[in-house]
Amino acid sequence: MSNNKPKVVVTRKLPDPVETRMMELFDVQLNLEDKPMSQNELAAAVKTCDVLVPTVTDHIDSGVLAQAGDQFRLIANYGTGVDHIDLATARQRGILVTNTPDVLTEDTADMTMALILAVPRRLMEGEHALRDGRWSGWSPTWMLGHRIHGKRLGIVGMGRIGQAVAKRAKGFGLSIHYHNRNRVHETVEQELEATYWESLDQMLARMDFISVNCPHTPATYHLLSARRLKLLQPHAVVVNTARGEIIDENAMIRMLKADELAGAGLDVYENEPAINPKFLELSNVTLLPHMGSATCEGRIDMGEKVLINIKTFADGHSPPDRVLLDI
Ligand code: 8YV
Repeated sequence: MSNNKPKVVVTRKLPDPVETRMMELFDVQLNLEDKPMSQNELAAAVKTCDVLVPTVTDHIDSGVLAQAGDQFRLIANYGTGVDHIDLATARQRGILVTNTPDVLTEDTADMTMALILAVPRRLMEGEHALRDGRWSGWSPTWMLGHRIHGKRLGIVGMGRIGQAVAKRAKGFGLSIHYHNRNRVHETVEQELEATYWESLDQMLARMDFISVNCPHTPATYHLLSARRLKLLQPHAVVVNTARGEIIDENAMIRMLKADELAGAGLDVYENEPAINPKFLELSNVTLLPHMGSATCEGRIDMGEKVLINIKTFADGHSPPDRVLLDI
C-alpha cells in the first residue's frame, strides 16, 4: 500500500457520491462504463491491487484467487450475499471478505412484500390486460385473485430480512411461521407472533405463502428441492428475493405449469442474468430483474459500508463487516 492509500479496483459503476469518496480516500480504479469484467480482467486486477470491490455479477472463483498477488488482502463486496465468492479459497489464502449487511434489509423486505401481494392479487396480469386494451370495464367475476389477510406465511430463513418481512406481513393480517437453522430469540418470536417449525417439510405442507429469505450456501442449494416443492399445497404461492439457487427452478416450473403450485414471485434466478424461458410462458408468475435492493438510498448506504470496511482495514483495524471471522 503506497502512502497508506490502498489500491482498490471496483468492478462495476457505483453511485456517484460513493465513487467520489472512493477517489478521495483510495488509489482507486473505477469502472465508469459499467462493463462487467471478464475472469481474465478480474485475475489481472487481483495480481496488483490491494482490495477488490466486486458485486453479485462477478465470479470470484479459485481461478481468479489463484492469481492474487501477496499484496491482495481484502475483498470488500458491494452486497450482502457472498455466494459468488469462493470463501474457502479466500480463507486458505488469508484474504479477508467483507459484505454490506443491514442497509438493504428494509428495501429487500419491501420488495418481498410487494411480491407477496402482487402474485395472489394478480397485479401484473391486471396491468398487462389494461395496457393491451383487454379491459372492457368492471366485472363481478373478472381478474379475481385470492385474499392475503388471514393466510399463513412460512418464512424460510429468519435472519434480518426474514424478520423485516415478518413485521410487514403481520400488518397485512398474515400469521407468521418460520423455519431457520436456529430458533430466534423468544422476544423476537413473541413480537412477531411467529411460530417456529423445526421441520421445514412440515411447515411447507401447511402454508399458503412461502418466502425464501435465507442465504445461498452449500447447505441451502436446492433447499426447496423437487421433493420439498411437492409438499406444498396446490394453492400455495412461493416468493424468492434471496437467491435462485435455493429453489429447484425446473421442478417449480413443472409444478406451476401443471397447476400443482398456484404461483410464484421471483426476483432472483438460478443462472442470472439468464432466465429460464419457460418462466416467460407462465402467467401465474411475477418476474423481477434482481431489484430487491435497488433504491438510490440503499445503494449509497451499501457504498458507505464498503468505504468503512476498506478504510478500517487500511488503518490497520479489523473491518466491521467481516464474513470470514477466523482469519
Ligand atoms: C445486491 C443482493 O444488490 O446484497 C445482495 O446479496 O442480492 C443484491 O440486492 C447485490 O448482491 C450487489 O452485489
